[in-house]
Amino acid sequence: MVSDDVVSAYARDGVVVVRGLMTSAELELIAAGIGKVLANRSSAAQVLSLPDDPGLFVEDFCRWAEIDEIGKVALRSGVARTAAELMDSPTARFYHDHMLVKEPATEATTPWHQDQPYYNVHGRGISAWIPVDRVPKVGSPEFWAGSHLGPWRLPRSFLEREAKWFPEGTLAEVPDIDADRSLYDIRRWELEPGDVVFFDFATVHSAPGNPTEHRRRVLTLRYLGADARFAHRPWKTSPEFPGLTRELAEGAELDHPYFPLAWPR
Ligand SMILES: O=C(O)CCC(=O)C(=O)O
Repeated sequence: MVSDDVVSAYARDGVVVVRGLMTSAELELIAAGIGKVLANRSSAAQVLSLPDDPGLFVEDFCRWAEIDEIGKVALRSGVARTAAELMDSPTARFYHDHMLVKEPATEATTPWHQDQPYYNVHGRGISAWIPVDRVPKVGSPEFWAGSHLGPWRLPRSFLEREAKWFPEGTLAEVPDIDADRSLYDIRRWELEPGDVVFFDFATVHSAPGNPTEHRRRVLTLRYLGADARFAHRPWKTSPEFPGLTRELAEGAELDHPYFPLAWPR
């Protein structure tokens, strides 16, 4: 699905864009799936914009098993194979789906963070950020290239900035990247429907609000590499996988119905 050069760029930068990966039929499935999620949010859904925000930022997680449109794309599109190739892994196990919708004029930003410290995973994982709408650069996420090779950074809640996962002081803080952006290799792309940004679970990234007149509907699909193992956390991970700590031992392969093998099929 991707050339060796792209695989090498991904290993070096922890982020690449793959243009035109999704078919229009798959984009229609995702748009329909997002519509169903928004119409019937799960208990994990959160509004991440303040009440006086002129727009709205909503996220929801782990809907693939009940919303067929999301399950199909997660398990049967070219995304899983591309994920395996980029990770240079013989397999890609599906980890979870994450819907992120920013309505027009949303001011709420997504702060700089890594995803992996919120999770219950040791080893490698990759996210596929799939917009169904055109995303101009002003609304596009930003990635600190190479940061996946550095330390894990303290995860904080997006709005209150609380340390609800690793305790305060146990991991390095995310630096104040916006204070001097010239110190960092920051990547961002203008995206058309069909384009997908793949990034490592440990890549530091952020996203602006949505300063456009158009919706920014995104489905993120997350996959585990063959070396990924269960990390038993004493706190509620984001997302949460209820009951998993009773079923899997620390360090076990994530071989569980929550996480179907997506590649090879
Ligand atoms: O889409 C956004 O606003 C943030 C995306 C993000 O943080 C993620 O996909 O991990």
